[in-house]
Amino acid sequence: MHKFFTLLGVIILLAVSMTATMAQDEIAGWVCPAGYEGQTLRIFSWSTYVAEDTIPNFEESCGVKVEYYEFGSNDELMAVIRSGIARYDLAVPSEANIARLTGEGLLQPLDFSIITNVKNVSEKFLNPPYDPGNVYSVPYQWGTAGIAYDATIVDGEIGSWEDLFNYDGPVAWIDDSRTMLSVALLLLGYDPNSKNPDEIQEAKDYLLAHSDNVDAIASENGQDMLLRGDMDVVVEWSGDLLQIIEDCECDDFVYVIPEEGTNIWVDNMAVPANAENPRLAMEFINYILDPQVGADLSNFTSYGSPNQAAIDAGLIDESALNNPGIYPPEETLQKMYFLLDVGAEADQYYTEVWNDILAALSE
Ligand code: N2P
Repeated sequence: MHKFFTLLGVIILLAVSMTATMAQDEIAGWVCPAGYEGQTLRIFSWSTYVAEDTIPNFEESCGVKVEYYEFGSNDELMAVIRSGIARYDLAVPSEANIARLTGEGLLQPLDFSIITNVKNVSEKFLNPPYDPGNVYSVPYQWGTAGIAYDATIVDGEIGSWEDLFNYDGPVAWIDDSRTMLSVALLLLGYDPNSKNPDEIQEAKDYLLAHSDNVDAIASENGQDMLLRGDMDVVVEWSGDLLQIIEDCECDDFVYVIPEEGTNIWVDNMAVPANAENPRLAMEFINYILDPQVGADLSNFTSYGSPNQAAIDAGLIDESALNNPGIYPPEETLQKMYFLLDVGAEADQYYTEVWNDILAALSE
């Protein structure tokens, strides 16, 4: 009896450890192909958008050096890529910007003979209207624009854009032309993707008329302003706010998806037409789409993962999957809208109008 149980125990232990090793191999499955040693990859992306080991692991696995350059807004990304001054191998624009860059010939087609991990991406995120057939882009992470406030200072609750605009105390907006103007268009009863110059102009007037409490336009660092106590309320990208809420392990900060609805977005990996090392960029894209790498990334950044294989394998933290700020429930999603490509002319108009707003607020 005793021996039988010992033997059974050994067999079970062996089986468990073999399964664990197999799972490890499957999970930690990304291995860099040889031939890149000594090369450099130049990435142009957002801040707080990789896990601590995402870049070091890639560098180590490939024997390469990664230079990670940050931009603060889609507007800035567009200006830099259009200028052609800096040459990046990989950029991470939001969806409408992919359409603009493609239209202007500023991206190059992806090489799916390298990016085989595209098979891990959820079908919901493939073949999007802004890049039919995913010729130029694959999804990186997704999220929403939301509001967070310091509950130790704010009296009562903030639950809507209306509350934000009426709040009596220092507020920061996010530096993103389309996002902020879409909120005003929404509140005015217009299409958040309006191409009508009169409506966009009205949206500008609306924002300016509700800007008395605006103390800063945050270049996607509103969360730091909130943390420092410089602002009571900020508009920011969901994950950036949820990261500080999680780190703080306190009840000081509240994240809100505004009740009127908000912008839901997908950021995408794309290779600029003038990239110096497009092949290494394709390898990096393939690496990011590995289930374990993608899961580590999303677990760290508190953004939504487009990696269905990671979700199916249980690699995304349960706490994230159950957090309505990261994976909003259907009825909340119903009120959200994507920012679509409005075409070159309207796009230019949004940029001009936003620049006018920035100038007026800095007076
Ligand atoms: C991460 C920013 C997310 C980008 N810091 C919003 N599209």
